[in-house]
Amino acid sequence: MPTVLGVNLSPFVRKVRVALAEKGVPYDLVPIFPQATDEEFRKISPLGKVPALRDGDQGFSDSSVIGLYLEKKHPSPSLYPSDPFEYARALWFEEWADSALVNVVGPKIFFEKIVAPRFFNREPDAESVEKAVQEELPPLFAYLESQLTGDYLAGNQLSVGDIAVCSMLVNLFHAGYGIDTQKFPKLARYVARIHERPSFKNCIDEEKATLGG
Ligand SMILES: N[C@@H](CCC(=O)N[C@@H](CS)C(=O)NCC(=O)O)C(=O)O
Repeated sequence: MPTVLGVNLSPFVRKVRVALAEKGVPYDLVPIFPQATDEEFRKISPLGKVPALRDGDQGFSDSSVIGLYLEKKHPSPSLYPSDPFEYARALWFEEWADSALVNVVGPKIFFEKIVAPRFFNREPDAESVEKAVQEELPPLFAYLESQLTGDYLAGNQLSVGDIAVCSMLVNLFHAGYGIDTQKFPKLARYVARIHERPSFKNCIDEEKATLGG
């Protein structure tokens, strides 16, 4: 059984957990914090980032790399469209979520609202949170709204693009924010639907318990 190393509130750890659940692969989770000095962890995650994956006597890090590994090892159901253009689109949305979206949701909102008070014993920087929520998120949501023409961001079934985008948005919701259903109706419906999948819902319920309800 593979082991995922990383804390459950990380959007990147969640990406991997959701992919494993969608593929029906049982796994263990070891709650390693980012930059932990644990030697075994550092061997497979030299940059100290989570997640890492250990499978038998092998291991490596990076959620995108792990996703591709899992796809080779457990091809069904596929999380990468077979059509070349849709495949590129799925990878693009993964890249976009892991760079543009995380830059706003991660350090500017989730870190300030959840991590700073709980783990660093300081108040959130309310002004910077407000700016991120009011000014930086809406253009990102507008982009997603414009890209949603069907049930999924790429192809006609769940892909790594949906997993990456919707995983990042779990952190936004944990921080107490949502998606304006008047301004972004397609996006709000889409995210609610993806978050209802057992692969996401089981993670979200567990994380809510971690956060104390
Ligand atoms: N590209 C990496 C990013 C992982 C990442 O940045 N994880 C964060 C936790 S959410 C981390 O470990 N940060 C510690 C650091 O950047 O030093 C992936 O997809 O796994």
